[in-house]
Amino acid sequence: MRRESRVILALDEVRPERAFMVAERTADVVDAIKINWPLVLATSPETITRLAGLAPVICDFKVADIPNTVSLIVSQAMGRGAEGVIVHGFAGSDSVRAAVEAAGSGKIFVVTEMSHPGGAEYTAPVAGSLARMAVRCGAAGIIAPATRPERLAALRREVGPLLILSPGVGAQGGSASEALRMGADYVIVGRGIYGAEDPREAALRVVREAKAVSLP
Ligand code: NUP
Repeated sequence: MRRESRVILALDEVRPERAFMVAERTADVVDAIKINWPLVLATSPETITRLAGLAPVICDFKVADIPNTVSLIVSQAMGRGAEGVIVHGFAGSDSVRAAVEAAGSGKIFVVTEMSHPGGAEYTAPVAGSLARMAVRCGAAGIIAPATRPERLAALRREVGPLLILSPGVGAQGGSASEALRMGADYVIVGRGIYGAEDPREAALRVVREAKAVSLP
């Protein structure tokens, strides 16, 4: 995955034509495109392959299942050209290990503390433990909240050099520069980019903000 802009587009636009327009207009600006169930269900899994022709694709399927099913889902996503898959950690280390094995040279990212208010209820208390488990299982990185930058900094201390991808910027109230300063490698931005009148200009604005933050 590139590490130039440090911005990942969350392409949750469900109008297929607009989604592909946004992808085409921003693919050279962002480091990756994250695809989630809304767009896959609105189009087809073939969308993974189509988008992979434009930019590295991360499948945010938040997989949480028994190891065998996790392995099947991750293999399908990789086979369609994904560069990485996001899985939940709460299903346990055997499930996360199965994801890492199925990904081969691809990347597995483990959700720790979720960015929405409800994320503080159940995921926050176990986020540190999930992060340490992600390290032990050989994950490429974790997902940590831009909406709670001090928690992001604490999770950075748990994972050392693993990648941190941080959603919650813009529509959920988090700040891209703050998240990057507190330890995120990448910020994930959805509505703030695909919901804008000019998605390319919106993406460039976030990229300019990210570039103004000096790398650690
Ligand atoms: O904790 C998480 N919070 C979150 O928003 C984990 C995620 N994977 N996401 C995803 O990031 C969410 O499903 C959406 O695809 C994206 C954020 O989009 P937006 O709030 O910037 O529109």
